[in-house]
Order: sequence, then structure tokens, then C-alpha cells
Amino acid sequence: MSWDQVWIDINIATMSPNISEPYGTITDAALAVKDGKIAWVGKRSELPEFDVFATPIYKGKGGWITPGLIDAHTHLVFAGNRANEFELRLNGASYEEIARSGGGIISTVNACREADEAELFELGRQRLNALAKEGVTTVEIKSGYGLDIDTELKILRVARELGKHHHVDVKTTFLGAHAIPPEYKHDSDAYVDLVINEMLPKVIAEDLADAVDVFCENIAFNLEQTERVLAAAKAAGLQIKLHAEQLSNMGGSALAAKLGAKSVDHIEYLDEDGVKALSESGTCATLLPGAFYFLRETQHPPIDLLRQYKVPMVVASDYNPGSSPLCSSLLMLNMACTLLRLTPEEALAGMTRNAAKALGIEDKVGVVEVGMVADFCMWNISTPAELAYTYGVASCVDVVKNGHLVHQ
Ligand code: DI6
Ligand code: FE
Repeated sequence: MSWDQVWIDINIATMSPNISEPYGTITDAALAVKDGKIAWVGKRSELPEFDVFATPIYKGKGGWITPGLIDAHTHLVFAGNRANEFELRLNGASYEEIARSGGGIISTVNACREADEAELFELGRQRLNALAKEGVTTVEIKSGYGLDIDTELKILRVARELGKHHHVDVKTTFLGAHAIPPEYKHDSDAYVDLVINEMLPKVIAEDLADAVDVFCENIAFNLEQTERVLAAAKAAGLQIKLHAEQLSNMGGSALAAKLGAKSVDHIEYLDEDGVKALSESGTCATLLPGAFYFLRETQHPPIDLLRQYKVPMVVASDYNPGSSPLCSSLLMLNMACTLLRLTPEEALAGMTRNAAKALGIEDKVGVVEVGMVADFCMWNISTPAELAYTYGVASCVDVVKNGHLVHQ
């Protein structure tokens, strides 16, 4: 056998559904990489003979390998922050006072409109580094803090550039319909027209987005507006997904499922009919425990129903300055368990196998199996449950991306 690298003294949480052990576990394992792909995986005792003098051999000291983590929902390209607003609120200011003092989503929009691409790129790079250090190898980044043509395109260009200059793969999502900009306060339909007729064609012409998303909510876009945007995106051949059922049950998830969405995200207020719709269309349910925590939500997403109808559950950070200023994927594994009551295995599947499905890349990444891209992490842990159980002690010791050792 001729391989580019071989890993031994490891256990593997493959997350493969084809292995019936919890986490798709192979203990006392070995793994071989060739041409950026996983070429062999199995019991160490069954590892075929190979040229031990010509092949780099990495020893995992009995630690665990998992698929590279995938954060399938972030807004990590933005300028400014909302710490002042956080502080004002904790000092007793009302929502209205904060809005009047320039707070809320529009303050981030203003900061993004003012920032140039280099500034946004540097901010994005630092955040991507933070995620990468924790074992993230693929991330989705949304626009949505521009709300005008130039700024939406600027954010997406920066996201694309980050993907070119960082080892982490970046999938981009056009979220022009994130909020109604002040200029269209009294005519949201006209803003939706702008999104569909002016922004979307430019996004497509520059190949800036892999998917299109909408915030379907009574404080944002209604069902009819959501359908118009998603249908236009779908007709253009882009993937679709939706911020749905975060603050109320609008029926957005069922609509998105009907249109073939890859995922619906947040879904605290999703009901059984909505869950059934997801199950029928194969749409993933993305849970965002960071936003649930930071907004101090009390309405829990319908985890038991999602289990019952076998809807793939995804866990993501939703990293953004307003509702989830928590730039950590590992913290989300913990919160998915403590706050939303996922099992550690479900949480890890939500950041590997199911996250890949939500991004439409499940044929390439998300599990450790022969033929998949060699994106994986080496962890200094004694059981995979530790990834969700504890937080703050750096335990990601190595990251392999496309077969290359990139870290630490
Ligand atoms: N849902 C959220 O929680 C964030 N966006 C969304 O669609 C909030 C965004 C912000 O406040 O900046
Ligand atoms: Fe979000």
C-alpha cells in the first residue's frame, strides 16, 4: 500500500451511520490518507502492510479522531459590535430607548456599510481562526448586514475571499432579506422586489452565494414575501434555507420544506405539522443554542418530535453581534445538551454528518469513511462525550484538512 500518511494509536468516532456502535466508533483504530482523501479506516490489527519508511506515521496517544466540525449557520462577517447595547439593557434601558440610541440590527448594518472590504476581511479572519482552533473545517457565512446592493455584495465577496485564503472551507449564503432597511420601512414589498430583481441577479452573476436565506418572522418578512424570495432563488438553481419559527409560528418551515429547503433554522416554535413537513422533504432542523441562550428564550424547539419523525438535527453557532455573540462551536455542543437536551452523540452528529447534509456536501465531508475528503480532528479526550461535556480546556490537538496537517 502506498499512502501519504497513516494515523495509529487512535480511536475514531467516525459518525458513520453504517457502523452501529455509538458515534460510529472504531476503537484501537488506524486511518490512512491518500491524495487528500481517506483511503483506509478500520481496526489497527487489520491495517494492510505499507512502507513504514516512506510514509509519515502519526501517533494519537490513544486520543480520538472525529470528522472536522462543520458550523452550518453563522453571520461572521460584520463590523462593529453591540456591547454597548448589551450594557444599556443590563442597566435597565428599554428596547425603545436602545433603538432610539441607534442600537439593534440597524447599528450593525450602519457599521457594515461604512467598513471597507479589508476591514471586514480582517474581522472575519480572526473569527474564522477562533473556530478553526476548535476543529472547525467548514463554515457557512451569511450576508444580511448590508441591506443595500453594494453592502450585501461586499459582505459576500469578503466571505468568498475568506474561503480562498483560509484552510477552512466557506459556504456562502445570501440573506438580503434579513431585516427591512430603514429606507424601506413603509414598503417592505418594494425591498423584497429589490432583493429579487436587483440583488439576486448580481449575486448570481458574480457567483457569490451557494444558498439563499430569509428571516421569516413578524418583525421581518411574511410568508408571502418569504416564498417570493425562496422561489426566485430556487428557480436560479441556488440552495434554499430559512430562519423560521424563532419568535412565533409563522408556518415558514412547512413552506421551506415544500420548496425543498436544505434546512430550517432556530425553530423554537415549530409544531408537529411543521416537523412532519420537514420529515417528508428531507429538510434538516438547525438548532441554534447560542441564540436561545443569549436571548434567554423559554420556548424549546420540539426535540422529541424531531427525533420521532427522524428529522436530521444540526447544531450551529449562529455567531452574530445581536443574538449570539459567541464565537465557539464547541460551546454550542455543550449548550445543545444542557439547554436543548440533545445527547452528546446527537450534538456531535449535528456538527458533523447532519451539518454536511444541511450544506449539501454530505457526499464529501461529515463522516470518517473511505472516499471522503480527509477533513478530521485529533482530540486529547478519553471519550467522545467529553466534547460536549466540558468546555474551555483546549483539546483539539491536530486538524487535518484536505489531507494536510494544518494545526497546532
Ligand atoms: N435571527 C437572529 O437571531 C438574528 N438574525 C435573525 O434572523 C439577529 C440578528 C441581530 O440582531 O443582529
Ligand atoms: Fe442566524
